[in-house]
Amino acid sequence: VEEFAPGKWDLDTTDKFDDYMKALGVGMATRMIANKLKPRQEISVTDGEWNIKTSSTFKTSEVKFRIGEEFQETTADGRTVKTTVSVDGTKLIQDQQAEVPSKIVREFTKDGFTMTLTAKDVVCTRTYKRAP
Ligand code: DKA
Repeated sequence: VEEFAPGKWDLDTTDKFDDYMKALGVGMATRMIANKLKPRQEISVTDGEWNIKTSSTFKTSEVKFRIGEEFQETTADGRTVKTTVSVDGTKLIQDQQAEVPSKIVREFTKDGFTMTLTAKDVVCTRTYKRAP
């Protein structure tokens, strides 16, 4: 996955993101803004340290981590969660432990990735394509 993941990626399609945010308890005002955003994710890996920077006109958030090492993450909507990221082939699996746990899987190909975000019984799918 280290081979595919680095680079800049732009949101292409999104499905059930509003339901996902509802499951996490995100308020209506933030959801209305977040639903309209087209974030860019910039991913890099340096000496085993991963960095994923997600930027949009609303907010920019950044996570830095090593595979398999738990860290404290502050999500874009301001929750503090305990996160561990693992790798399975071309998938990056972000496990967030919190009051409402969530799992975020990014499956990469050379042209894009599919992000599957799960919370409670909601499965949201967002696709990103390589930025021009
Ligand atoms: C994405 O990067 C989605 C990230 C999900 C963040 C949780 C909810 C944020 C609400 C502002 O495409």
